[in-house]
Amino acid sequence: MRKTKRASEPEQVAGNGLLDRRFFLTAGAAAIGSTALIDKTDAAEELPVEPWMKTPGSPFTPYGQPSKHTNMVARTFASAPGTTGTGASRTPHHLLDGTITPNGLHFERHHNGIPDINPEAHRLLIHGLVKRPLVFTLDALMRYPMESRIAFIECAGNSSLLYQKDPAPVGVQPIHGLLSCAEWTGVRLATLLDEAGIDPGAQWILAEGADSSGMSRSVPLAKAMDDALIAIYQNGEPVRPSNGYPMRLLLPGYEGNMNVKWLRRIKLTAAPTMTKDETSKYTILLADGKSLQFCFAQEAKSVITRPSPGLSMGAPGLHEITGLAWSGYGRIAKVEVSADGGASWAQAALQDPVLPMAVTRFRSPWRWDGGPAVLQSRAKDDSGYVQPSRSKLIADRGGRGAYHFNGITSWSVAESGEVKHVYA
Ligand SMILES: Nc1nc2c(c(=O)[nH]1)N[C@H]1C(S)=C(S)[C@@H](COP(=O)(O)O)O[C@H]1N2
Ligand SMILES: [Mo]
Repeated sequence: MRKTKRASEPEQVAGNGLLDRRFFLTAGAAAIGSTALIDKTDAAEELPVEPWMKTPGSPFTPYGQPSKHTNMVARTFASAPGTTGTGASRTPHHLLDGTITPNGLHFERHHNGIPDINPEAHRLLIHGLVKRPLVFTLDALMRYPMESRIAFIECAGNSSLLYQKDPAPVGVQPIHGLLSCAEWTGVRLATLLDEAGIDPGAQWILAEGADSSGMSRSVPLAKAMDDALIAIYQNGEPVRPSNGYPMRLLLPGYEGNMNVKWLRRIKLTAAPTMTKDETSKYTILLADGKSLQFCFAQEAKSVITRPSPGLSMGAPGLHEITGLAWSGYGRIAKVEVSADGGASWAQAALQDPVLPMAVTRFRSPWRWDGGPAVLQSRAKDDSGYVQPSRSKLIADRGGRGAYHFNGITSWSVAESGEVKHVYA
């Protein structure tokens, strides 16, 4: 039997309970309280005086730490066998909200651990096809004009678990945790290259790190001149050792690997240098055995961070589905959400600011009826590129690759409220 719609009842815009994205912005949101979300008891007339209201609080500390009650809001990590610092740590996006990743939770990927760099001894050399080679100390660099931009960094290997034949029985952090977003502040590489004087024959740069992995990558000169930044600050404080202290290369939108940390050398070249990190690694092996090389931008992707595996659904009724969307091609133009495994889609609300090459937070109101559901999100960027389904991505590219997986992730919700990673 179909109930008649009350005036305050939000409009369902897609299957299985997805509501109009504007619902939470309207007075209708107050109606949420009338479901089971708010603890309303008659005994709530007076609040008790708690113990912490009766003693002086704790003293100051030089550097603040998160609440001891939020221990779980932490990175998870693994090192390659026989090493201590070769591997990756992952951001717990299912436990975060907003768009900026706190520095202590920014993902890390090191090819040979974190170097202990003395900032006084560190130098940045610019040489190769330039009129005059330059060497910068950190102090010298800090006298140049700086600018800030919010940008995501995503490892090319992020989400590679989705290439597996069967869905890995895990959630957002193990699958998508090699993505973070921060406000980076530093000097435009173009400013330094202009000062060095670019030889007309230069078409590429080589960027090299000061760690013992010899990590180095070739970058088109056009990108270096367009929006590359030598980042010195990360979310307002000096870049963390794990993220490149005292300076790193930021190439907005480009695969994480190219954002060379502990930057020590930029060499201008006529052609790509063909380093180990761009020939033996960071290429995409296709089904026919050929490889795509120099895949720079991270393609548009999105993931629902809440609900997601490991989080409990709570009671049926109104829920907010929220997540992150990003694209290395530009701005997120639209995110759609499905609660019926992709049969129908509702447009999600995009939270301001929606910035190019930064993560965008999306939100979608959902009335969960307590029955089974399969939740998905699909991002479109302002270049017109649409995030593909997992099966389309694998059909187009084959399943032998390990990098640049940007297909759609599916979470199933069971009647019990358990959320699981599935292939839909
Ligand atoms: N010098 C150097 N730069 C590096 C790496 C490295 O091991 N050494 N790792 C790269 C990889 S693979 C990624 S994904 C990003 C990770 O940046 P983050 O650790 O700040 O998140 O840094 C890149 N830059
Ligand atoms: Mo990476």
